Amino acid sequence: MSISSLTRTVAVGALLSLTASLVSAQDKPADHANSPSGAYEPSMTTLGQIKVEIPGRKPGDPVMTPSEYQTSNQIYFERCAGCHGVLRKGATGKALTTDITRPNGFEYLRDFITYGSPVGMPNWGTSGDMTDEQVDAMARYLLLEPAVPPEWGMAEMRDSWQLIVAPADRPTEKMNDIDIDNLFSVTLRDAGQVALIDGASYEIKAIIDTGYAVHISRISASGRYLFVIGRDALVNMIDLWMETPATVAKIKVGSEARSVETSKMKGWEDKYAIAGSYWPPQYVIMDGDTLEPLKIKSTRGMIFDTQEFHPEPRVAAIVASHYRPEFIVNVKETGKILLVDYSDIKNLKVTEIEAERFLHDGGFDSTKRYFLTAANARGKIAVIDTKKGELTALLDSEGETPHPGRGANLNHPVYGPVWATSHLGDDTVALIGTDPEGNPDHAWKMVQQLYALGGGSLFVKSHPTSNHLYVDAPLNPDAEVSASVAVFKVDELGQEEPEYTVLPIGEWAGIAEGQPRVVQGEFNQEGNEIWFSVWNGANLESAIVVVDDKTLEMKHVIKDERLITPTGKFNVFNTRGDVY
Ligand code: DHE
Repeated sequence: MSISSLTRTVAVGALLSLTASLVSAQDKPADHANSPSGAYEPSMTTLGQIKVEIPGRKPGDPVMTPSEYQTSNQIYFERCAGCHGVLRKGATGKALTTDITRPNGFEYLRDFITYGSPVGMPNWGTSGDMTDEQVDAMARYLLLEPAVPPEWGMAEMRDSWQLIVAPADRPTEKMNDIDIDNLFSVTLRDAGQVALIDGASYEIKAIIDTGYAVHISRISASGRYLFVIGRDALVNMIDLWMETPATVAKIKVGSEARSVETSKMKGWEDKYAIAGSYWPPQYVIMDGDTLEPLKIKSTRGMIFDTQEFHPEPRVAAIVASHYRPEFIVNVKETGKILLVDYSDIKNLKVTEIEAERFLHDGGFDSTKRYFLTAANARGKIAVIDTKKGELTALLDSEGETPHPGRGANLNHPVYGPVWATSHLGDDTVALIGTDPEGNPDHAWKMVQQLYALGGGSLFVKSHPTSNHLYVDAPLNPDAEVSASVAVFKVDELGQEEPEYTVLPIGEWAGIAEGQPRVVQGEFNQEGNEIWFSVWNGANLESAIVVVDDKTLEMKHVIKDERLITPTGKFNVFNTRGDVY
């Protein structure tokens, strides 16, 4: 189906429904459920499970039973801490420390939680998300000192570390007939597992238990070891050479985490792994063969511009440099990008680059020299030259809340090499020039803005051999849009208003029940197929739809009762080589 009146109708309809939700957000309290950006705020679900004591009672403190306090604390970490911070010192939302909450008082807090505010606070009470009793308890909870979740230092890490198969006991050659380079590690989000799926036969080769609500997979430079991190900060190291790939080591690096990576510089392949956490705010460098924790670094410190102390700057995306023995670490709330030199971790050197607050995800340009990353709540893209170790540019993506995943690299017919990001808050896709030598006039500028299906996009994808740019929209409030993908032809991007094709991936999956969202395209090794997750409720059928990149037709649907809530997919070859 190429662009047609139908496509336009879908796109305009989506835009209208999104616009409606954005306009209404200005008039009435925002609702997390219908605003894509709101729906995507971090949820500290693991921290919510930790048992905390009521802080010592002071005169005038409101009365709370231990069970009310525990429930309120869980609600706070799951629903509020993403914006207001674990320690309530504020992040994208306002600070809620007692010097602010107490002068405002119980009634004010209760009404604020009930009705929300036009600037983004959801109406938890009137939306029915919290009962009157819960709102009442939350207002009292906020009048008490914040609960401080425990730290997670070397002692806790070492206690949690399990070397299940020591390097000496592992195979010395590949013991299976799996084509590892074309294997996909698929996140089974709500099952706390990954599925290893063969890229040619679509057969599930293994299902491996991992951390809770597992987030991403990364591959060691050699391609032998797969690293997976759960939201509960559990890292699994999986040996793909074993007869049936299995976990050979695991470690818990904190209480809440999202990122893991391995050393990729020539001469340092498979030597180290790194994981970053949301709580405690820190990263840890581990032995690449065993996950033994070697060096923990806190990210607490000054915000890059105000030079004010921030007690809990979360570690977001981490990538490994191909130009220097360095990990590139995004520190969200302080707006710093760290270049962590792993060549001598006893005398660790960290280059601290001032970028922008609320750094989230990002990826390399096609030469892998430049790292482009979104400061999403500020609408900016920071560009790091990983060869020189400095900030090259900071530009506006001119859309609401850029969310690139790792982005997509295209060879634009007019502007040469460009990198793309879509946006959570609107239908725009920004194309940014990445070729300072061949196309200096266009480098680090937004050279073109495309209009895709609507807001709620999370990921874009392309491949060096593909003529297509795929844009998903899983968080779009319109069910049809959230189950579709827009595809632009790269060689037509020079046209005044490039058209796109809509792929009804959700419909192709043929799922009868639920309202599955289609998320994150990932190419196979050859670059002739792209896989999309059809992400349904945990008790409902989900699927992976494989699309032929040349014809844009459905090639195969992977269904299996073990495929519970598939989301991210990571092809071994593409992930280890940063091909996207
Ligand atoms: Fe993600 C990447 C954080 C919600 C699927 N996600 C990332 C990265 C971060 C992050 C920091 C970059 C890691 C890196 O490159 O090292 N994600 C967060 C959140 O804080 C957030 C907003 C809320 C939360 O509570 O976790 C969040 N993410 C989601 C989802 O709801 C998604 C859609 C489904 C899921 O599995 O949970 C989701 N995130 C992904 C995926 C990637 C990712 C698939 C990797 C994309 C890639 O191609 O690299």
